[in-house]
Amino acid sequence: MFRKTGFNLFLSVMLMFALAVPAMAAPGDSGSDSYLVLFHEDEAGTLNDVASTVEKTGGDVEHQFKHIPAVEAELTTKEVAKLKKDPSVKTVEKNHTAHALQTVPYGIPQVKADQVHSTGVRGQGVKVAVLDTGIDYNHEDLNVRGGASFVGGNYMDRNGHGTHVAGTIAAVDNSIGVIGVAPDAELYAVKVLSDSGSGSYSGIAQGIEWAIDNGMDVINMSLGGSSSSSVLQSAVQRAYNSGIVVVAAAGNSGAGTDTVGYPAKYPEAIAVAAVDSNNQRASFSSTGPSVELSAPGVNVLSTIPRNRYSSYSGTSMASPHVAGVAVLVKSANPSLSNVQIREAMNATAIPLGASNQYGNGLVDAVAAVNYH
Ligand SMILES: [Ca+2]
Ligand SMILES: [Ca+2]
Repeated sequence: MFRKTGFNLFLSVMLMFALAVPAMAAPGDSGSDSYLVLFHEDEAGTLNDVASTVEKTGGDVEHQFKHIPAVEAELTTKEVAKLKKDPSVKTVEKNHTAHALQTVPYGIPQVKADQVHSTGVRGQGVKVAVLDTGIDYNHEDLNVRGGASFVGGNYMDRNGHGTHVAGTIAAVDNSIGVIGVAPDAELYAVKVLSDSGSGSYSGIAQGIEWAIDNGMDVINMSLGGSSSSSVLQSAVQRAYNSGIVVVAAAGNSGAGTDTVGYPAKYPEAIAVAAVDSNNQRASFSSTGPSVELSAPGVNVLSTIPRNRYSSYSGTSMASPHVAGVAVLVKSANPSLSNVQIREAMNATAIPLGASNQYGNGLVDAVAAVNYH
């Protein structure tokens, strides 16, 4: 018994000593920190009394609030202790730092991606290639795993288009910027459009071959031309037959009998039309029998180069919403084929109107993930 008590006592003394060491060093420490001092309303007197109370302890008042009995002050630990003993003082707290919050672009809840994220499905383990103007791989809100350029140089984006598209697919879920449809997707930059935003069909076909060779699960092509090409079509077919989900912007040519561009028009590519935040077709969105799905494409907020953010409009912004949902479906069900992923999105889309304008309707991430 005695030995046990003695041991406990010894331990307590040791702990007190250990805790006391930093406190003993404190008087020699003249460093001060920024604090917020709040006084009791009824004991505060005039606001000037509040400031002078703090100054009398030796603290430096940096700011006096107008409507609350509080000051911001530079205080040493000694001055903090003194103020805490003052009966007129309610609280003394560190002047903490706040950060800008992450904005959730309207398209994320519109396609119900946020509801899928809350189940833990965030695109992990799925590779997505953005065939575009490259991606700013130094962007604070993007995690680019790799890529290639078929227009010379590296795959850095000096245009903005590709970085914007990439952010809609996979902007990181953190405390800054925006969030993508599939924030944990493995993002690859395949530069097939130059810094001015254009590129040859040969370059696009080479980018598709790169995606096949590098085991991509999903390709997004927010690009198009009005001419067909047997080489471009062969490349899209080969990607599809290799198990890749191919998603493409329908085009920004507006209404007509068939204004959908290539490669979206090919049967193997999913042509995506643009709607606004009210699910109304964007007036610029191409129409025709090959329109397959709709997604947000008006004033879409996303990443642009040099750690900036901006809102763009176009079917280029709609396509990456569908690519992102395809990533979520694959991530939740890794054994599904590209044909099954496409079927899941088409069978569960929310009908919005005429199929030549909206295709099967608005892509629904929750329903598509749960379809198979
Ligand atoms: Ca973010
Ligand atoms: Ca098509």
